[in-house]
Amino acid sequence: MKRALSILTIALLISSCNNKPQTNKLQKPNIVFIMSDDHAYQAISAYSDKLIKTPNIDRIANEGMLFTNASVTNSICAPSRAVILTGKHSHLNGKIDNLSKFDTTNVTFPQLLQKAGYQTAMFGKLHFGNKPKGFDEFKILPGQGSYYNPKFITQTGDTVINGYVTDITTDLALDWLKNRRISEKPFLLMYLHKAPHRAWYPHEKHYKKFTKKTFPLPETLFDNYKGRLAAKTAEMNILKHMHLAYDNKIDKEILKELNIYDGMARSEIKRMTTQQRSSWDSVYNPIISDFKKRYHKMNEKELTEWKYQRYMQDYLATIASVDDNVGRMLDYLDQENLSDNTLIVYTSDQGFYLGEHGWFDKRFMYNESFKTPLLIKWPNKVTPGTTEDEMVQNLDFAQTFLEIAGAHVPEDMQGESLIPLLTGNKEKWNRDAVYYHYYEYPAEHAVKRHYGIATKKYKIIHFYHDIDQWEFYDRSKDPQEIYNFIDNKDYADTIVEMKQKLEEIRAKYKDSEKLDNYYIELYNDLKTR
Ligand code: SGN
Ligand code: CA
Repeated sequence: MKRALSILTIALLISSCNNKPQTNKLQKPNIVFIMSDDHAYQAISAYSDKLIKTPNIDRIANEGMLFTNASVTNSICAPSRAVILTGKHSHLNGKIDNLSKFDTTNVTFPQLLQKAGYQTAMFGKLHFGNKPKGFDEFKILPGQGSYYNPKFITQTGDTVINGYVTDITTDLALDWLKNRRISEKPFLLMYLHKAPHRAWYPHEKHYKKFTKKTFPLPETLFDNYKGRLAAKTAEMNILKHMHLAYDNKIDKEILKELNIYDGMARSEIKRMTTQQRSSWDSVYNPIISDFKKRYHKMNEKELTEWKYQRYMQDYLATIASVDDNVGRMLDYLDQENLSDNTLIVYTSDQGFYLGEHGWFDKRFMYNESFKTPLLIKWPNKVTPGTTEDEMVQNLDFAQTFLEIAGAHVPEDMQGESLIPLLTGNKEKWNRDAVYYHYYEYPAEHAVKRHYGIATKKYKIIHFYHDIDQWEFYDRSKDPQEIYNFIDNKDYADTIVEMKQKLEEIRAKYKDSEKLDNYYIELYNDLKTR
């Protein structure tokens, strides 16, 4: 007893010598949930440094765990966010596409954390069409939001904040942490970047460096979509569907001179201040002049490659800002001695095609958009520098966070807590397949409705609605997913098993053909309204 007391006295003495606020070890862990929009795992150097170095995001994996097999249940923005908040698949939370409004009678994990005594805040992109529930404070972008001088929706009205969106989102989150955090309470901070969403407008400090870079071409840039009808009819091909003005930033007047009628104008230019515009012009005008000189000499292959490089330069430059700002956030948490008792997640609302299959955008159950980056740091719980290849999903966050907070987990949540994986108790984890269902069709990019399951080895997908086509992939032998083996006799038995498993999983998660049809009707209704 005497010894225990003296240790306590020493501890108190040490803490009173240090004037920084100390973490209360008895307090429940804080949760910082960092999510970017459309951030492909291929563009995080903890996964691969072929395209970009992201030292700050990598810090989370170096000090924690890198998940190599994390996926989403429905690869599109607002539905992914609804899955994260409710811990339920799209067909049960009702937010199946970007069109419909989120049903706010859903119970979300932030509401439950708030009830359990957490202070809660959200900054950045939500994309729900309505305000978030369960937050003591929020400042969110309307819809997709803007890169330059963006408007924010706040509890006291709308406001335009001058500057670059990724910096501003961080400023808002840090301002809350510095000035309104209640140190006696654990907190949930949802810090949600708009970047690197289309149309990929970088911060001016990254213009010069990135526009000079040349990136390696993905092996499937010239995919011919053989045996994959839904892939063939999708409208997200870099050559055919990426806009020279809107996406590649060529002035429409110049395109007119070249007899190119490309539809959409550059979206953010009109938002820029005179100073921002002149800094932009100084770097982008020479690119435009060069394109003007070369365009008529380019064949289709050269034009595809030119567009790919332009795409990568801008997309990756927006990520450089995300990385800078994640660094600011991590530094702040370290400086304030908050890191020790904080779980930090870095993820994206889905993956993205960076030229694989000739594409940009997402939506498909093929790897690059199905998989999503996931890095988690939790000092003293997660062994630093570990890699986890179990199949986890965005569906799992709600239950994980509720368990961390010691809060009650509603029976109807459909994920699995990641705690056994995070804390090295893998024997408690027994998931052998994950379910996926994409709905938004007919719509932009023309990706047909489909559902399917993935195991570590195989993937089976059923495209339906105005098509009835099955696809089957051997993930280990064909990681690029270019060979649809659905009619290959060697896999006949495996395909029967996978179809069986798919039916079981649909039943387990309460999805059905009846619901598929219900959502088709609802969607048609919404579109004609
Ligand atoms: C916008 C983009 C699309 C993108 C969707 C959904 N077009 O509509 O390319 O697929 O968002 O993205 S744009 O012309 O407006 O840039 S999501 O991340 O919000 O789901
Ligand atoms: Ca997105």
